[in-house]
Amino acid sequence: MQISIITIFPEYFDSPLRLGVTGRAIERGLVDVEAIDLRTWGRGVHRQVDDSPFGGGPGMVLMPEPLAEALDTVAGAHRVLLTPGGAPLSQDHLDRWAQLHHLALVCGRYEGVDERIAEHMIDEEVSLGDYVIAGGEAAALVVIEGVVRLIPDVVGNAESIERESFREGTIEEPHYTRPAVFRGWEVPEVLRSGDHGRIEEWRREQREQRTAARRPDLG
Ligand code: JCQ
Repeated sequence: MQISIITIFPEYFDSPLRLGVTGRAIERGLVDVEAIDLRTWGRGVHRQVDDSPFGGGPGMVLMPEPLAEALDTVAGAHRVLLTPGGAPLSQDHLDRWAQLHHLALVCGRYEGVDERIAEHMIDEEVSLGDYVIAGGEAAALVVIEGVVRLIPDVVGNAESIERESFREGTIEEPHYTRPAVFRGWEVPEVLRSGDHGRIEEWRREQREQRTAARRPDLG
């Protein structure tokens, strides 16, 4: 799989992509990730990529020409814009994108991108949630981690990916490891009972209670 990131901060991605699951997947040749510098197509000596909005108002807008020329270099890719105005990112998006040959992530910033680019050269717009951050770069990293771990052979246990939280429509039960008593705080007795019927029943109850309390929207 190929992942291309269109950004004014290509260096932003250097360390995160070297580490962990993503770093290993790149080393093993299971995915290739390239950061494309939008300023390559910027205007003038400052390689400007933004301009003031038609109609007036505060802030700046990403100009169409540099974005269009950057997107021309990723022909055939599925093109995703990271923006607070997009649809909420979900596991379903990540599942779909992990099947692609080429995913292109466009990091929005300022007040937005020129709408003609969004309309004619972007396939999907997604958001991490209802808050604004300075640029789409952090959101692109979230997408990359979420997608790369779903590429076949990147993560060992395929069953744990199939069974994970959100596919089941609930959040996870609490987990514990040794010691059985830590600073006087005990691991629930049932988990030490060895009774796998009772353990599974307890875990199911915990998932349901937690989902109702924390994520009533999932119910
Ligand atoms: C992404 N959730 C929040 C800020 C405009 C047009 O694109 C823009 C992108 C950003 C940065 O991304 C976010 C974001 N998901 O703020 C303004």
